[in-house]
Amino acid sequence: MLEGVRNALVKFIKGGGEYEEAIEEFIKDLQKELIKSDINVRIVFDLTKRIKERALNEEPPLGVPRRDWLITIVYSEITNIFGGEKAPRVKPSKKPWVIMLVGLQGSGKTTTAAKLALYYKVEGYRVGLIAADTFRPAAYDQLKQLGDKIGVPVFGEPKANDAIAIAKHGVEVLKERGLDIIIIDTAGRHHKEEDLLEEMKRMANEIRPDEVTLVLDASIGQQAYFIARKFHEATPIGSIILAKLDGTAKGGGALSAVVATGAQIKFIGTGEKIDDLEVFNPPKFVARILGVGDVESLVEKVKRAQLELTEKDLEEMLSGRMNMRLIYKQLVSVRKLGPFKKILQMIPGVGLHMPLDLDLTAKQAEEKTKKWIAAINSMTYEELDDPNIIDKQRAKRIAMGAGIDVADVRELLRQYEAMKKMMRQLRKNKDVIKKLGLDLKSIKGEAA
Ligand SMILES: Nc1nc2c(ncn2[C@@H]2O[C@H](COP(=O)(O)OP(=O)(O)OP(=O)(O)O)[C@@H](O)[C@H]2O)c(=O)[nH]1
Ligand SMILES: [Mg+2]
Repeated sequence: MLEGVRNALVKFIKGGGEYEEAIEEFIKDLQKELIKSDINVRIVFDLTKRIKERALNEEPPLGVPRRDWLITIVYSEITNIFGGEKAPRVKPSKKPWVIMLVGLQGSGKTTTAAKLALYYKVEGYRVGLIAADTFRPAAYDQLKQLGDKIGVPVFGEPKANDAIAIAKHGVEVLKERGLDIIIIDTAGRHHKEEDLLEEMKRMANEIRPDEVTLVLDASIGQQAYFIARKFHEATPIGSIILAKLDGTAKGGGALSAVVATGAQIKFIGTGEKIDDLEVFNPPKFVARILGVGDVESLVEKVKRAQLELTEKDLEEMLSGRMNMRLIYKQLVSVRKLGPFKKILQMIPGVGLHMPLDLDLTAKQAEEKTKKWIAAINSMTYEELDDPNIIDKQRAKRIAMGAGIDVADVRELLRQYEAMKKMMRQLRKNKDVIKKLGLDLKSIKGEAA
């Protein structure tokens, strides 16, 4: 379902014309596509508003074309809906932890129950399974076989037909045995769908599981929204597992399910085998559903460009070979002068010749940075390499081109001179350089 989003992105990237107009058009396309995918209108507008603002106001990192930059914006905003860059938390916050799996017929509940059991067993938990599906023929046998394979106890009463009583009894018995994690497999088929939902609701009320997990077939597409909402209304969904993501399914329906429930996807099923389960990785998944060429490597590229000065750059600066490009890199990548400020702070006595006013508020620094970036953008190659040639006339031209005052250009040039001078001073002090060399690594580690 997010294929439409991909098409809109491709159209935008390949298209020409004014950037601002193209953004407007892209945002309209994006809204259309998302609404078509049954995503809540408010969420669509929130999302597209953020994307638009960022696309119009943020500067792409050096070396990244503006249009490519939009991909990373869309990518990161959608990633946020899936919980952001970080992997979801799958560790139970207490023991025992009772997980109740729900989902439509054939979505993969029983298989997933066993996969989860194995996953947690390997993580060091003592796990038990409960077969609480009284509709599928031989449901108990299916789970029992899987449980035996991985050495996990399976509770069941194959002859009984009250699923709720089985589940309740099972939880008692397995808790009694001192297990850490108890996973309940439930029915997916029933006489009528309402009956199934009613059973889930009553079961959840009786058992009060710590987590109700919706198992979704990744190929389900836009229906996901309605399915997820129905289950969510019956019993609040705490997390989602996306099964069968190994096939051709892109899993775009997951976005609707996440939106419909507010729950996070925790795992994905990637095959029929019992160890085909992975902790959900939002960025990777979004790259998959957007599938714009190689989004992931593009995002990597942008991230690299966002990194501040490289070691080589710093060496170059310290050797006195300062030029505007180095300043530009510094300005663009570390907008608030963060790491640079840190470097300066590490050097005793340097505060006295401080070329940059470190007391600027972040906002002032941001404004100044924007102006200076604009100024550098309107410099010629010659001027970038040797800012000394910038005379009055050139400064005027640069200011006009950048839409700023000549005074701003002059200030930038003064800062440039001061920085160059300071770097020359630093070079004389071997201890400082040594210290910089050491600390450079930690600064980089922090930024990475
Ligand atoms: N390729 C693939 N197949 C899967 C995956 N998860 C489950 N399956 C297959 O999907 C089919 C249905 O899986 P089940 O676990 O029985 O589904 P269920 O939700 O328990 O089904 P009911 O109990 O009938 O509601 C089986 O053939 C599984 O092998 C997966 O991640 N990838
Ligand atoms: Mg089943």
